[in-house]
Amino acid sequence: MSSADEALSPVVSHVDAIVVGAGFMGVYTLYRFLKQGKSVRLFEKGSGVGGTWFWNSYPGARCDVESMEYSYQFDDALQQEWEWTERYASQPEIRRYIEHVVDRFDLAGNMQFDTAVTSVIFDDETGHWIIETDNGDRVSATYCVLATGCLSQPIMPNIEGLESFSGRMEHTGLWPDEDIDFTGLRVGIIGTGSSGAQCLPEISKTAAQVKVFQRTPAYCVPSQNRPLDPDVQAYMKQNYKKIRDKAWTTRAGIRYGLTDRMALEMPPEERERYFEASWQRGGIGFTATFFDLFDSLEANETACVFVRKKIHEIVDDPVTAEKLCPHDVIGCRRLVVVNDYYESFNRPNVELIDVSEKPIERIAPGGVVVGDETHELDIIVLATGFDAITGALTRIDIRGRNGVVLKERMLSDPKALMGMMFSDFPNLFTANGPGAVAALSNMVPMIEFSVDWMMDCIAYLERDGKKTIEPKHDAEDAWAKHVDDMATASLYVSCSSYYLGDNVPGKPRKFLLFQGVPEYVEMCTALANEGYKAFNVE
Ligand code: FAD
Ligand code: N01
Repeated sequence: MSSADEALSPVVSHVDAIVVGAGFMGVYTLYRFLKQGKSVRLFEKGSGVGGTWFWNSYPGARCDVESMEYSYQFDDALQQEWEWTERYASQPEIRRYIEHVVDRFDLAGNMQFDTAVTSVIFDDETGHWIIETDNGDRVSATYCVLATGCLSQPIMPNIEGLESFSGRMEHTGLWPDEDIDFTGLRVGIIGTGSSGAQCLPEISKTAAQVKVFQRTPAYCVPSQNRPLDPDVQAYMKQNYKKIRDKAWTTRAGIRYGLTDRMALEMPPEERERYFEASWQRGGIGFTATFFDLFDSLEANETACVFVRKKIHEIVDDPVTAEKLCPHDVIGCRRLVVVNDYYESFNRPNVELIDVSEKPIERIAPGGVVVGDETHELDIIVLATGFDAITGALTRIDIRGRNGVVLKERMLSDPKALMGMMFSDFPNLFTANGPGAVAALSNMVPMIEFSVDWMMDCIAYLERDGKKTIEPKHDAEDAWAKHVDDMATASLYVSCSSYYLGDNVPGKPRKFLLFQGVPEYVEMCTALANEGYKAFNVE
């Protein structure tokens, strides 16, 4: 057997590391392990790399953090050579970028696609993980990295009769790898979060009719997406280190975030000018216009009022405009960043169906039933979101020391030290688990930070001739308490959101995200620098 055949063999007896998932995290983890000369296999249930950017190929999908920042920074040559074409890259371009990284660093030989990991079981005798897949692989590994994503488990809406629909139905997070031609079709979009809002402007360009079923309006700000000016790109590349360094100092890890201006300390006209400037600049930095927007309900309301005014200015029909106006706290759910969302409601073929008071009753063979009316449709787009943060972890049978079941813990008291490691689960790593900054940040840099932390941790372990490392229970509890305390003192708990698990029946209501990139980085770094005292090391 050639070494290439051996690498592709579906059954491996023992490797240093198994990586599950081939998104931004899995790809970088694989790169780091290989660089350290480790034997490693990566399993991915999809049939290609990209993770989020493989699965979410719906029309209009693109990032909401500028591409020059929503990209790897571990290799300067890679940063310098890759040319982004738009300020916010589209899904196909991001997928091509990740494929380029895989080719450039020769990673494909260690990846196995169309393979879902079904169980990850710790063997108390050998101190190794036994990983099984739906393809019949059974592999033993010293380390296991769950790069399974925090927004990777799509959820179907809890609506009766879903399977009875006679037309076509697609979830944005499981979009088929094909161009769907909407020309002349009657389309229903259920859900008005980021996915639904990105779909609408694209689909409504060709569809005969689009009905948008809205239960809760979202705050949308324009991205002001445009082709990336080559001079801007060149400038950013020349100053990449400075720009990246600045981003590490901001709350969300995005360079537009530093301000000490207070909304409530400013005369209304001046405040308005700042909001207008942020709106015109576009993007997620809108909620960073003033420092106090996340600290005070009164300050937050000034931003809400501004967006509601914009909605009324943009949308011609005042009744539709009013229905599109959110009345909760801005930023409490992820801000939606998209061009032409509100403008789409001025198209004659787009209609808003408000299902906030009268919910969707059921799906019938012909369409969506609300009250007495059946909205006849050819295709239904489910933009209904994800079982976030813990969803992918609970779909795998993961058992640690003495058979402790991770799923039970995630469904009762979800926690992980740094959002990365679980007590009783030695040498098992993830990123963006409960207690990480995850969706409150620019996630690619955070993924790199977490993977670098893991690699340092493994190097420490091996340098000392030790075999296993896992967080102590009290350290994990203290981390979870800190996350909880921050949440309780924040505005995030004031609305319902997937951050709190509200969108998944039976999920415990708990805000699982750490707030603030700089403090997160500092605390994780301290845990290592103080000699891993918060961990049991054997
Ligand atoms: P993912 O990209 O989710 O990859 C996880 C992979 O693990 C998937 O390919 C999945 O198939 C695989 N997997 C899961 N379970 C198993 C299993 N049991 N066996 C085998 N394989 C498995 N974040 C931002 O910061 N900025 C953005 O602009 C942004 N845009 C987004 C747009 C969309 C549409 C979505 C859904 C999310 C967006 N996010 C954004 C969040 C995004 O998920 C992260 O930025 C990032 O891509 C996550 O990378 P990851 O590798 O951790 O996980
Ligand atoms: O999912 P969501 P998403 N009847 O959970 C509605 C990232 N992302 O896929 O709010 C009617 O936000 C639900 O209504 P409600 C980003 O982090 C980024 O859009 O529960 N409606 C809601 O409107 C984002 O935050 C981008 O009342 C029903 C919607 O479905 C995260 O992924 C693009 C319903 C779900 O919204 C998730 O975004 C895409 C029902 N029965 C995703 N059930 C970028 O722009 C659910 N809904 C970068």
